[in-house]
Amino acid sequence: MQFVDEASIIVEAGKGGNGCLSFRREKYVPKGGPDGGDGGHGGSVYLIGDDALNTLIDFKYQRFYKAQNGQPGQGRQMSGRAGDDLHVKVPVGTTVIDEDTLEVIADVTEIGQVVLVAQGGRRGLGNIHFKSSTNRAPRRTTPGTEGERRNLRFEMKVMADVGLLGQPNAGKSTLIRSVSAAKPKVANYPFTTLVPNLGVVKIGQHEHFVMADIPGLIEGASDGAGLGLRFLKHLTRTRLLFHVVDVAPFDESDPVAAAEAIVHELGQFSPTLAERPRWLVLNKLDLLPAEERETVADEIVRRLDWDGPVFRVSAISGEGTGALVQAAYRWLTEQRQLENEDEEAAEREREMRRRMEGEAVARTEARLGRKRKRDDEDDDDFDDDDYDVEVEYAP
Ligand SMILES: Nc1nc2c(ncn2[C@@H]2O[C@H](COP(=O)(O)OP(=O)(O)OP(=O)(O)O)[C@@H](O)[C@H]2O)c(=O)[nH]1
Ligand SMILES: [Mg+2]
Repeated sequence: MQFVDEASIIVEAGKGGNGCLSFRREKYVPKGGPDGGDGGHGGSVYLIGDDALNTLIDFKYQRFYKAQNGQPGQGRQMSGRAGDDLHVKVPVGTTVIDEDTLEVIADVTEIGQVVLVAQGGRRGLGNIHFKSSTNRAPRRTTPGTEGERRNLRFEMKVMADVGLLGQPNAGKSTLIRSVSAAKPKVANYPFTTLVPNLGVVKIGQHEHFVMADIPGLIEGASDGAGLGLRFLKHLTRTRLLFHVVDVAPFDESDPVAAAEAIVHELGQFSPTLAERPRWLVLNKLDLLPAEERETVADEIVRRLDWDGPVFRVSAISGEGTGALVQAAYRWLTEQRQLENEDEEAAEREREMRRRMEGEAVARTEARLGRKRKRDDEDDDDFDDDDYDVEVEYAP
């Protein structure tokens, strides 16, 4: 299956039906008067959130969505039929953007959520409406109005509570494998993960949260290096980030420099996302001799000048990962409780999400703008934004 998280489509509502010009003609009824009926309203286009979908692939094949026109009115006072509305299913997690104004029209985050994206045209009136004491045979009708037409862009982001951030090969996929049923590919080379993976982390019998594993980031990602920043948008819906750091990189590079580069790229993508709660997860401690673990970990924390939460784990053996996910679950629960009880906290959270959304849209626009320019220049129709790979979504 192809993973597609961006798509552009055109939606067009139906035109309103014209009003009818007609006069009653019957035997023995001279000058029967106007009897032209109204047209029907044009159908509107709505989006509806659907949890059975987790990719925007369908929108790569069908890009034009039109609702039905209203029928014109007829004689004998008959109104035209209204055009049927069109309901287009989109995955839960889709942000809907007006491609011309770059305005975020809606964020579809719930199953069954309905968003009007193109208003149907208004019906025209038949001449029956224009009869008056001075004009008993009106020839006036009104036409139906055009349906709204819009260029839309969809950006789908996975719905997760915790997002994994880190360099390629840091052990993000290994971590998600160790704490959930998700089984993304793990290998000892960078860029093993090419698309986001979701894992459900079960804490108790009924307690769980969702974790997202995204492709690794490298220095210069904001200028397009590696897979660039395009997958960072998937972290804008999470509440908590785990910054996974390999404490013993096999090429003996400096873990601190690597971690700082990631934070820099994060800020380039979205300053607001960089302000979100982030926990440092020092991984691969098993590669260090037992007596060195403490000092190496402390040294990294000190050099990073990090004063937030720190966890030391070995994703491969599972050591320390239980404590990590339990702490995350507790934190998420407290956070939700706080937002339920405190309207100000809830509003702060919504405001941050709006800001991240705006920053992510601006970033995507800059990237697509560059790509459009490149396409114009070299006329190469290979679309490097599509990945023909397997996506794994654990139930
Ligand atoms: N010794 C040891 N190796 C680990 C640990 N975690 C991950 N690895 C190894 O590190 C390599 C990279 O792990 P991945 O989980 O694929 O890393 P990733 O961060 O998902 O990498 P990308 O998908 O390329 O961004 C693999 O060979 C893993 O087996 C760990 O805790 N200890
Ligand atoms: Mg990976």
